[in-house]
Amino acid sequence: MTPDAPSRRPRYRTLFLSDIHLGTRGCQADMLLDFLRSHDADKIVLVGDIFDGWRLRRGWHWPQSHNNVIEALLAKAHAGVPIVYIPGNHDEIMRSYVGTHFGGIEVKITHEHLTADGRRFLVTHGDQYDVVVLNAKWLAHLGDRAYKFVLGANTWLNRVRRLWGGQYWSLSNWAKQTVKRAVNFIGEYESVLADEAARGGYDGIICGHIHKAELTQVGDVEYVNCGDWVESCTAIVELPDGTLKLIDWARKTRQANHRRKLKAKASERGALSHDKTQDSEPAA
Ligand SMILES: [Mn+2]
Repeated sequence: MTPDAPSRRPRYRTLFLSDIHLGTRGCQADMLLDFLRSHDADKIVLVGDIFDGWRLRRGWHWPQSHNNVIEALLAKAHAGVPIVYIPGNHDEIMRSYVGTHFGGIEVKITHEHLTADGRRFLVTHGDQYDVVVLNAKWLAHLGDRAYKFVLGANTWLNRVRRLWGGQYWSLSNWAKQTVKRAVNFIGEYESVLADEAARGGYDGIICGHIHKAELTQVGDVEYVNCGDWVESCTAIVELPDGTLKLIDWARKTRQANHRRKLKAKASERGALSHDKTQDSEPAA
C-alpha cells in the first residue's frame, strides 16, 4: 500500500442520505454499500425513512445486505464521524428517541446545517408538509399561528392513526399514481418546502420523502432533495468549500460498467489483431 493511497479518495465535508427503506425488497442496499465504501465524509446526516417500519410489520424482509448497511454506518460513527438521524414517516418510531444519542448517532426532529461557506440550511424529512401541499391554496391565506396549528394537527392525526393500527397516509404515494398529478405534486412540494425555509430565514432546505433528487433554486432559497435508494440511488454531498452536489450513483455505476465493457472489447479486439499479425508471419 502506498502512503498516499487513501488521500486519492474524495473526502466530503458532509454526506446527506434519505429514503433508504431498509426492510423492503425495493431497497438497493448493495448499491448503497458500494457508495458508502467509496465516499468518506466528516459528517453524515440521515434525512429520514432509513428503515421501513410499516413494511416490516407486514412481513419481515431483512437480508444480510441490509445488516451490512447498518454496520457500515455504525463503523463510520465508531471511527469518529458524527451522524445525525432525522426520522421520517416510515421510521417514525425513531421519533420517540429524539434528543438521544446512541453509538455516536444523534436523533433529531430537524437539524440546522451550516455549510463551509456559511449558508444555513434547514434539514427535515418533509412528510409533515404533505398536508400543506394538499391544501396549499387555502393554507396560503392563513396566518402563521394557524399554519403551525394545521402542521401540528397533521402530526397528531397520523399518531392517532398509528395507534389504531392504520398506515401513514402518504400524499406522495397517492400523487404518484398518475403522471400529471405527480408533476403537480412535485412542484407544489418543492415550493412549500422552499417557503418553509424562507419563513425560518434559512438560505435553503435539505429534505427527502418524495423520492425525487433535486438541487435547484426556488425563489430566494436553495431546494435540495436527497432522493432515495429504492428507485434512483442518489445522495447529496457537501464539498470542502461548501458547494452542495447531487450524486446519481445508479447512473455513475452504469457509466463505469459501460466503460469497463468498452475497454474489455477494445483489448479483445487488440488481442485479435495481434493474433492475426502472428498468423500472417511466415511459418519458420
Ligand atoms: Mn417519507
